[in-house]
Amino acid sequence: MRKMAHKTLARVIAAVLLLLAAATAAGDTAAAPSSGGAVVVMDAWVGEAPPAARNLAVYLTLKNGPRNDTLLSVKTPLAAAAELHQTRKADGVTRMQKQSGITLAPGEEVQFAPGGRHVMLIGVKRALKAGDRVPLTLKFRRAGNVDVQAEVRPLQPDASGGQADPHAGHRH
Ligand SMILES: [Cu+2]
Repeated sequence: MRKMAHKTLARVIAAVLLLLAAATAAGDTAAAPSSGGAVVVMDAWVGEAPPAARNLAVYLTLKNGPRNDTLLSVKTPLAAAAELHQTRKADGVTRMQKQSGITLAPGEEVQFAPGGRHVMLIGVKRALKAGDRVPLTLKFRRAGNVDVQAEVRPLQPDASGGQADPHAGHRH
């Protein structure tokens, strides 16, 4: 009788240990910081500006993975600083707001586009012309650093009023 109880207890303990091991393994996988794979950065480009321009806007699309994440900052060796900006139009006046971070819901896609969000390169160190590439490092809270090359493209005046440069009048 006593022996039986021990056997049963041993089996229960074994089962519990197995469950714990499985749970730990699953937890580890989910918690492991993904080295950039969790957020995909697509279609990064920089709007071409006159050679004297020192502030340039970068546009791109972020596609988040299955977990919440936050874009914390952007860096490039080609500019003194890079800020996250949001363009807002109020009472006919276009203004830029600096943002401290951009939160991404699971699976969320966020577009940076002319007239909206952009990464502002401040103090660009040399003239950039169409076809040049700007190396960027995007830092995410969970995904870590994601490197991307943004291509310099001519800003096309759009049909909605010919505002070729959304940063006209933008001061830093
Ligand atoms: Cu801006």
